[in-house]
Amino acid sequence: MLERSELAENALAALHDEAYGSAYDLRNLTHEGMIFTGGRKALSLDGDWNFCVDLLDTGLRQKWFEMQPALPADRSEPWDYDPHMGERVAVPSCWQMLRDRWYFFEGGSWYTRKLDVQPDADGRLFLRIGAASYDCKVFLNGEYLGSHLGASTPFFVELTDHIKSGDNWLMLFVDNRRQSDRVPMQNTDWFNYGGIYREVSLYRTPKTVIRDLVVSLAKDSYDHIDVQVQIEGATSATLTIAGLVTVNVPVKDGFGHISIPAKPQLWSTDDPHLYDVTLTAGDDQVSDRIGFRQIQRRGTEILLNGEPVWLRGIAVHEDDEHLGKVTSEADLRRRFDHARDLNCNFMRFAHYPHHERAVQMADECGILIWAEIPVYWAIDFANPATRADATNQLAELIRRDRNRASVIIWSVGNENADTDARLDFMSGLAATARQMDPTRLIAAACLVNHHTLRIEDRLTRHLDIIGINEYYGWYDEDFDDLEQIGRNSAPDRPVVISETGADADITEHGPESGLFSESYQAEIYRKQTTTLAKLDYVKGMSPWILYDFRTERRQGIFQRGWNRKGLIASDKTTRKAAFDVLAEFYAERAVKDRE
Ligand code: GCB
Repeated sequence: MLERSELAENALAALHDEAYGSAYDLRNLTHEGMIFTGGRKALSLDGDWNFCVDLLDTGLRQKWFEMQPALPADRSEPWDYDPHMGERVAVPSCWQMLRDRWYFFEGGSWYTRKLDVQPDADGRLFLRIGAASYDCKVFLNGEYLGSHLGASTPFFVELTDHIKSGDNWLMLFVDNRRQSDRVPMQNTDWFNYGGIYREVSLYRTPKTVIRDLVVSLAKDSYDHIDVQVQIEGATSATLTIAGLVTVNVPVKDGFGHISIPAKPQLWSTDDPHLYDVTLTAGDDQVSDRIGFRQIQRRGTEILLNGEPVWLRGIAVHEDDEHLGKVTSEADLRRRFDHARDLNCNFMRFAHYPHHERAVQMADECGILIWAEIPVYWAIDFANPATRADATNQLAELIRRDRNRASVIIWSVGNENADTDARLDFMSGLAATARQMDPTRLIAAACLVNHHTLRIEDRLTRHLDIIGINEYYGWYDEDFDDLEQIGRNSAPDRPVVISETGADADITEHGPESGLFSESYQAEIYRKQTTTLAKLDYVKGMSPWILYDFRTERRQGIFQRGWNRKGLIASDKTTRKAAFDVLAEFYAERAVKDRE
């Protein structure tokens, strides 16, 4: 019983104290601690880490993070775990994909590794964790530095004043437990992967640190570029947009904001032109590749660079049969190749922020993106802590991706019941998004009223685009109702069908006809596209979904742990018949839109 040890202080208290976690629930690692990393040299911490799943939170109770490295023979106490040796796993990874016995594990786990760094009086040191699902507590050399909530956004910890000479040990407690106050809460239709599943890096900076750089066309303008910077330790900076302009940016109290007269070549889906942008402040420098475009709403139109655009989209999860949520360059490349084969100009990255490389690649390929946070189904809308968590996830997403021309929509939620608490929570998120980024459109996937057969949702007043998820032909049988909804509704802003679709199981267990068959799915796509094409205010769609994805929720004989609404099976290769139906519809649509 290690609770006898000095580290755990009082044996009985350590065993019986159920508030053991409260000291480690600071939630202090937020968007405010972010630094701009574009163009910075990362010291990668990817690779093997010591690892242990910890179902009972024994590590927090016994304070495993305070253990000093020692050989087993030199230890005087029978520790229940040794963070400095033992089983190792690769980072990034999802633990479910590593061992069968961890497949359904939901709880805390410990990741430990030595850092190859020494104190540096002239510079600063930041740790960046690309994503850890869901609660990540950071310990360095036994010291608790803080925690972060949210499974899909990056966070930073400044290590400068905590690094010592000699060995430095970093320990992360990563906890993917589903809880009612989280975002999302317990019930979702995707798999609850756990672990550190995006890259972990260290960044060295000089004393001066560029924390943020935001560059875009000024709102509604084609001849002015807005630049915002946040810099610690400098009163001015130099910004260069290669081939266009070099200007000085004055910085006062850490912030600078200028508007530059300049007429850049526009970024578009046909010609996704990107400029090399560099910002220098003192000894610090960052860079980015940035496209310039306008996205606006006029009545029920969506305008890209002043021209109406119809969003030929497809939704996609971040999920892989073998890797779970781990993203690779090749996987993303294939994703965009598939979108191109479908004749898409748009993708919905559901239901949470995807890897930042995905939106960079969208910038390069000229695909428009709907980005969203996991305010999904029921959320504890009345809980201020939940709201703070959701707001922070949104702010981290916006800070990470607001230089991406491809991202045209911030979506603040998906299919949430229209209660007063939800309206307050989500209109607040919409206001935060607008305040942080007035240049993009705000959306949410809303619900139709199935009794009145109308688009009816009080949140729509706070949005630029009304997303509608409808499953006529699947959850809702009668296609006439869809036509009726079309006739009954007269939205004053664009509607995008953010989801529609049907399952098709094309494994050897799948049926020949009827529900879950390939032919049935294709027929739904035929009917949906024919019906929706008649509705003038529908300005795009992102059917559900590009690939079959893993989900605990689906246990039917044709599902067996998978949502099979993919146009492509879980191997990300085998196309179903509906793929061609949609590709054909989009090809015709593209020709029509060019006329
Ligand atoms: C929805 C949800 C999505 C589900 C999908 C389905 O409305 O937004 O997350 O996966 O339906 O397949 O039922």
